[in-house]
Amino acid sequence: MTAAYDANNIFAKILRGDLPAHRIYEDDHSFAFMDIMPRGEGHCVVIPKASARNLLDIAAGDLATLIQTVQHVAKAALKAFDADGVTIEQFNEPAAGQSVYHLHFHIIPRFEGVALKP
Ligand code: DGP
Repeated sequence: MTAAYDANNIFAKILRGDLPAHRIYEDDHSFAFMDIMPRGEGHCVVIPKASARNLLDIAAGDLATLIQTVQHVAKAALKAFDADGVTIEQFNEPAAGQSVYHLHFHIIPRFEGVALKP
């Protein structure tokens, strides 16, 4: 059982426009922006507009829609940064490394021979 969704999380504030972000994509159901602590060039995050704490907390239909945005943004990032590959990461709960409690997928363009920052 995960904790309840907290609407005061940083990404919810970005969604509401209460905090600034470098926006790169938006549709009726999802939103994407650059990560403020990039682990590599072009590191961005995709989030649902639905209030979901993490992957364990989102309705199947909303997740199905969101993953299409993840694929779209991953392809766009690969092209925009002329990358060799793309890493997609997603963490659930503190024990797994989640630090912002609104579901997000990290999209990180990858380049041959270049390691991610820790
Ligand atoms: P995670 O560990 O998966 O919960 O990753 C949270 C990410 O959120 C981390 O890579 C840094 C990013 N982040 C934290 N605060 C902000 C913020 O205010 N703006 C943006 N754009 N990203 C943030």
